[in-house]
Amino acid sequence: MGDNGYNVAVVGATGAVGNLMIQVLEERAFPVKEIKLLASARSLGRTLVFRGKAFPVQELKEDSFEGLHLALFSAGGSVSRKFAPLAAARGCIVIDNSSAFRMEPAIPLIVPEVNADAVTVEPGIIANPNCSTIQMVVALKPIHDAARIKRIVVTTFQAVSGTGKRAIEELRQQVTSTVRGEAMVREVYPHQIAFNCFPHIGAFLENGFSEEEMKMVNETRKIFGAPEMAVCATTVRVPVYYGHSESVNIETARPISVEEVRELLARAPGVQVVDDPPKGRYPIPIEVAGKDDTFVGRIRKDPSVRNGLAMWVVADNIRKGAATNAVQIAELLLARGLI
Ligand code: 25A
Ligand code: L14
Repeated sequence: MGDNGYNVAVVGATGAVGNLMIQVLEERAFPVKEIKLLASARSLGRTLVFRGKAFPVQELKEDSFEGLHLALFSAGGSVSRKFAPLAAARGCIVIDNSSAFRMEPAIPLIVPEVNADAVTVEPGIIANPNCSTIQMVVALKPIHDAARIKRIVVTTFQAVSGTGKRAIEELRQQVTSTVRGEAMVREVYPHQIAFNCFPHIGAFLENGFSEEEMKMVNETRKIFGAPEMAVCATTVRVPVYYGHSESVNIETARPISVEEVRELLARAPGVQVVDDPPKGRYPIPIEVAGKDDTFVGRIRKDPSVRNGLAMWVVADNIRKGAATNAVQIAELLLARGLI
């Protein structure tokens, strides 16, 4: 590295996730020597603040990666497909938050608490998993290690911030227009999202599942290195700004008690157990937003199958689900001497 850190770029810096990546790099005191903030030409003229200093947003171009050590990408799959290989070819390691490379066998798909040992900089690109996948595998990892998970059935309740800035603005606009009796704008989502919910995230595939649902199936298997694990997902958009919630049912090969699960999770890195339902204590997105951990509650036996468990998992989708996990991957590279 340079004398006092690394030259780091954020691609998609003006987006919901990109902006938070800048903030998380600062919060976690990642050793940044120089920061470069990249977005489309639409954002030229804007500045963003890092460590109290304003930096101009620059237009992403083919030669943007000269002299950089590391780039965090969150500008959508098409931007990643075009620019991440260019960065990697110039020796700039890419941590990519899009879905572009996640299922490529040679590209590591990393959640540091779960599969840190799968990390490699050989291909030059490391993929950050889907937000719904990340929080689920963080919560399930200790249980999988102790009792081997055979099957997962999950239903998600996903915040609009996962779709980006324009979706956050759309929910806000629809809520205010309802209150004021004004016309409602609908541009980002297939239905009104204010005061509504719909089981439609990404496009629908031939098998009847949505893209988001199949991401949860395929990415979970890759991260656990368990191609035979049975996973069935239903992903639902709800009118929440920040924080995805998940109802998760699992079946394990070996029996494990609710008490054991609670103890394992209480000791697990990146997990907090909030589980006292009679007192109204279980994780909720409003309380989890702005935090980096994954929160688990409502842990109970699922009596409908042998060795069944049910639980409720909540995390901030743009922190642990995106920006924080990406910066943790960068920290992992540092800790292993890989950059
Ligand atoms: O699903 P995926 O592919 O895995 O990706 C998930 C994440 O990527 C973003 C989105 O985040 C989401 O959280 N994303 C997904 N699909 C995208 C798409 N087709 C996409 N982004 C762009 N196009 P987000 O919307 O919060 O942030 C996007 C960031 O990416 C920058 N960006 C977009 N295209 C770029 C690019 N950077 C470089 N080259 C490109 N070709 C984007 O910067 C933002 O930082 P920006 O300058 O384009 O946006 C600044 C402002 O413009 C608004 N805006 C966004 N899209 C449009 C738009 N305005 C008009 N038309 C648009 N199509 C934003 O609200 C922002 O304020
Ligand atoms: O694959 O719209 O990382 O909430 C995560 C957020 C896909 C879109 C991904 C959303 C994206 C999703």
